[in-house]
Amino acid sequence: MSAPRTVLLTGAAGGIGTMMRELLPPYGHELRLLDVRPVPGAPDAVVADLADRAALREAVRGVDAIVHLAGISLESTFEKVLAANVTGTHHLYEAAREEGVRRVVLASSNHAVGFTRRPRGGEPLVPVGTPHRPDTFYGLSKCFAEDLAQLHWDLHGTETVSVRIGSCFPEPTSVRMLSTWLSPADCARLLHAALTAEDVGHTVVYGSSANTRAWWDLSTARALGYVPRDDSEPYAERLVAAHGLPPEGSAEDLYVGGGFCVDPPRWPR
Ligand code: NAI
Ligand code: 15L
Repeated sequence: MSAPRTVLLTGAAGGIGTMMRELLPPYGHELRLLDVRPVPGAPDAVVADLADRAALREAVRGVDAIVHLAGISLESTFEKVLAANVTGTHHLYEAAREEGVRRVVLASSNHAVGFTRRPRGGEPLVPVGTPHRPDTFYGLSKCFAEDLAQLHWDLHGTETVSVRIGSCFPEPTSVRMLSTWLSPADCARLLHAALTAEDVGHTVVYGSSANTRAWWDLSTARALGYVPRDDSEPYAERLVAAHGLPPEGSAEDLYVGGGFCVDPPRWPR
């Protein structure tokens, strides 16, 4: 599959969406934007809730692919997570099926496997085949989304790359992020690879940069053509000096989901 392609970007007003609005078009992708909130600087963006099936169907009509970022991105009540991330993602896949959109790039999360032990020196990196071990209702909704993607591939032939994103922010801001960081530029590289690789079926990948302290096996991402260029290591000395290493035996020390395993940040709305 080659660029340029028309791509629906859901969650366009959010943190990653805002960065990708700048970083994806240079790869040749023409973006259509959707969010439940107005998208600053984009009067043409579709303002719609994932609950609105008719609006979703109209929004996906004619696009070549969807990058699905919209939803609750932290922990919340089961009911809110269910509505936005479970039912909302179902609605989006139904719209894609009805309108014949063949490729989805799905924002999954490391919190789908948050209770997985993090590898220590010399231990193998965590593979994508590790069992789901969600650390929150939020992580659980990402497990569902990955399985929904598998169902849509097996049943309807809709292809998906599920990206278990680590921490995608302009720079790492914690010791944990030295392992989990996905730089915005590498995020764009990965999304481009996921949009254009041939015959992905349903492929699960981790989304992180080429971090010296990486926990995740990036081989399935690399197989799509993703070549990460960034590494969090230049931030290490400053972050370790500022925060110290996590106490031995703490969730931050033990699990890839870190603090989400004990005291997850809450969705504010
Ligand atoms: P964000 O919270 O900044 O953006 C999410 C966007 O989705 C918001 O603009 C929000 O208005 C929109 N949204 C929420 N509910 C909606 C609904 N019912 N209908 C339509 N739009 C709705 O999140 P961020 O950081 O940009 O993350 C994007 C995606 O990537 C999310 O799915 C998140 O779970 C996932 N992710 C992000 C990571 C990160 O490091 N930023 C790490 C792992 C996964
Ligand atoms: C996520 O899934 C969240 O959406 C994001 O805000 C970060 O907290 C990230 O995980 C992380 O693990 O750092």
